[in-house]
Amino acid sequence: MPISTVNTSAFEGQKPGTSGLRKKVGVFKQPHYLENFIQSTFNALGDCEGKTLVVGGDGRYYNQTAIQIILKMAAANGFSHIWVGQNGILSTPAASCVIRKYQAFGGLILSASHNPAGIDGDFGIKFNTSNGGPAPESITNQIYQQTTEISQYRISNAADIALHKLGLQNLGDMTVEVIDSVVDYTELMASIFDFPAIKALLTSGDFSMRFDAMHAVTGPYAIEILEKRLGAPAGTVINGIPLPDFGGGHPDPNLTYAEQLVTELFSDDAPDFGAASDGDGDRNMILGKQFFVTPSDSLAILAANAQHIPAYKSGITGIARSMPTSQAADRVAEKLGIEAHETPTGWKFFGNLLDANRVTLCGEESFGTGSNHIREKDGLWAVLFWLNILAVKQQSVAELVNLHWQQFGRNYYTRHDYEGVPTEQAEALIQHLQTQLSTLPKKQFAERTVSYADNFSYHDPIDNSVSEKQGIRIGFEGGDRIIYRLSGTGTEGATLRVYIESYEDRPARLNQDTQTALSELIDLANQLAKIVELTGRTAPTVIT
Ligand code: VG1
Ligand code: CO
Repeated sequence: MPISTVNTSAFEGQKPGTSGLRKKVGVFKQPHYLENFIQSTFNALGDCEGKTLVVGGDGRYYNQTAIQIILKMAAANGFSHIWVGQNGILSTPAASCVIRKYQAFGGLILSASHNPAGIDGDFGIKFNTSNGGPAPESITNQIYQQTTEISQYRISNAADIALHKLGLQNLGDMTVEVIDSVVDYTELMASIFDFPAIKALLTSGDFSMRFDAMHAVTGPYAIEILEKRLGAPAGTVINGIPLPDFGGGHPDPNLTYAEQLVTELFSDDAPDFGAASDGDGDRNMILGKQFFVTPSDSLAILAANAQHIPAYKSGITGIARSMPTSQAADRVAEKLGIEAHETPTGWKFFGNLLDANRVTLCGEESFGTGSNHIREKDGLWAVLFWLNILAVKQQSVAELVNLHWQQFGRNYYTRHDYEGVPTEQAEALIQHLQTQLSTLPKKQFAERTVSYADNFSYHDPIDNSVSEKQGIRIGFEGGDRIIYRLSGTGTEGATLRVYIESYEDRPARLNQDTQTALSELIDLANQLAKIVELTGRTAPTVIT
């Protein structure tokens, strides 16, 4: 089959961010734009002859078009075999599962996660390595380097693959195997959790739940697992049909964007349990009857109850959390006498710790939780973990969380996002903070004394790599913290994220409203960064 070598020239700005390259669909559709990034990825990987790949995405607009191009380029670059999800669909956790299960060389995941989709929305691509996890910075830096030097790419002239047809097809000398998108992932979940116990809970008649797939990729996974395998009534999964524009919504499972679910769970006749996932299926939000569980608390609670889950019953080796995630999980690690790690934002930093078996559970404040079963965060896995605990303990979500706070204390936690800030303003704000850092330690603000102030740098204990400037941290005596960083996943202007945390263990103060409990620290965070003066913003766009 003839192969074309096409001349091209470099595009600016093809630098992978927190989770791959994310741009507006219109940017990706420019002639050669996608091809340049794919060829640069293959160039960075070196010799691709005879290697294997997994390819799939979250089903958003442009998914299948991009996959056809990627398959032809993989064939032209010498890959021998590709597993691709049926109709191009693989959730991010399912892709990680498949890479590991079939021992692929790596995978290309097409997703912009929770960012809006459709013709005017966002698109994204990232490369995952053979452990199933996002490529580390050493590789993403090489990919970026290649994007600045590229002058040619290779593509096969073969016909399109029938992505709906399960089984083997040929593309030149390469074989393409279209696989069921859901089966491997479902089997993995059944091997981790006590499905009979969860099924007994869901069919008991006195437990009800709702899962909001937000018209994104988890619909088919949730319907198969929750309704078909675990017996939850039809209709348990809402917005379960994936749409190329996610139904015009913003599939980010939080109190702002999962409005339909949140309204139901806070209504008078709310179900006992509610959950949602994001565009590519790796995030989760957990709700009880009129009750919201913060992702940071969720990680701590899963860790404290891991012994109730078949796959973790012999114990967990350690817990890792991203730096801005609350320190609630650290207290659990301390009690269990296991390692606790603090990494920069983004799942790629957990891979080494998981591979070395230094940690079993990982989490991020941004509604991400996962374990050593794969190398991505995993939305439905977290939902099943919660259901398994509820089935064993026969407590409500609120009871479980309250008991946890009584035992460990509560880390009040909030994140304030300021979206669409002009990049220069956002950078000036971080610079303003940076110049203050050395003057802050020992300074007193009302009752709080600063114990440290820095721009976080992470020293990976496994490969000794160092990642600098991962966010401004201001820590106070007693553990309170204010953190500032700029998003690495947005596609328009800058998003400033301010993370605020305060620890409380006085029994009478465990049930305050979060924004009220944190109000002093929130004011201080605004003052220190001069948010109003430097951005003109008087309120955040999203509060979680
Ligand atoms: C955000 C979150 C981060 C998460 C990343 C990818 O990154 O804060 O915790 O790992 O999204 O998640 P940033 O750089 O915008 O803060 V996903 O579900 O978009 O793959
Ligand atoms: Co996601």
